[in-house]
Amino acid sequence: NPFVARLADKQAGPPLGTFLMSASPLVAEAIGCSGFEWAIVDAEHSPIGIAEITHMLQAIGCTPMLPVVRVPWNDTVIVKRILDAGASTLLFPFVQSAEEAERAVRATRYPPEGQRGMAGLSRASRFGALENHFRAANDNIGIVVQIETPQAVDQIEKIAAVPGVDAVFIGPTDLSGSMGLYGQGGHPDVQQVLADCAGRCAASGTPIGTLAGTIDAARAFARQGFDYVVLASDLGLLLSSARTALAQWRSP
Ligand code: 3PY
Repeated sequence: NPFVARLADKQAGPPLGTFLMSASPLVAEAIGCSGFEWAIVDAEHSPIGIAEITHMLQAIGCTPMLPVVRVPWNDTVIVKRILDAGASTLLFPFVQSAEEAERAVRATRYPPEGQRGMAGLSRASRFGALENHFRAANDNIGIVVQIETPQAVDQIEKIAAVPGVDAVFIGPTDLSGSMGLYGQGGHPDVQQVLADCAGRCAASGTPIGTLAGTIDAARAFARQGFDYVVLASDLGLLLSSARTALAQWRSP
């Protein structure tokens, strides 16, 4: 899996990515041409549905950027459709235990390893042109699981050790919310949990990533040992330039 291989390339340094929330193939293609090495097509917190995922993957496929699709939920039926659309690296939100991580892995594998349904004419199989698709697909899937509650943090080594889990991602927004610190991902208590998770994942050799929000925060996470970092989202980048331009206009 190209994303998993990129995470293993420590010499290249932690790759910086961004969420794509605007449901636009054109924006996805433009971000792919901007130099971001990877991006998350976010079907959890956006209007992105299965048709948009398909079109965004087609657009990203015209660029060097590596796509990860965040599925809306850890559900075999939803996951099957997203895999059929051609996604091969998936981010699963709200994984709370090793059992839930195992369910995620099973949903992405064709039998006998898993429960992925088989279709002859999916985009994933190049509409049947990839003769070896069913045999090769299981080996090419990348799975990232999202840790976003204190209960999941407690279980992080067990979750990361599930065969087929390639990396973990700490969601600081949900984590801070579940700690009762709404909207305070930068709170010292939340940051302490993140640093603790980075140390525990380094000990177990599991790649770990998180959402930074700013370049300074992204650099700080990289120094702490995070293996990959999400800067922001397409909408966030657009809004921050819009707000900066308006602030400059209003205070010459
Ligand atoms: C989080 O920070 O909790 C996320 O899920 C990022 O979107």
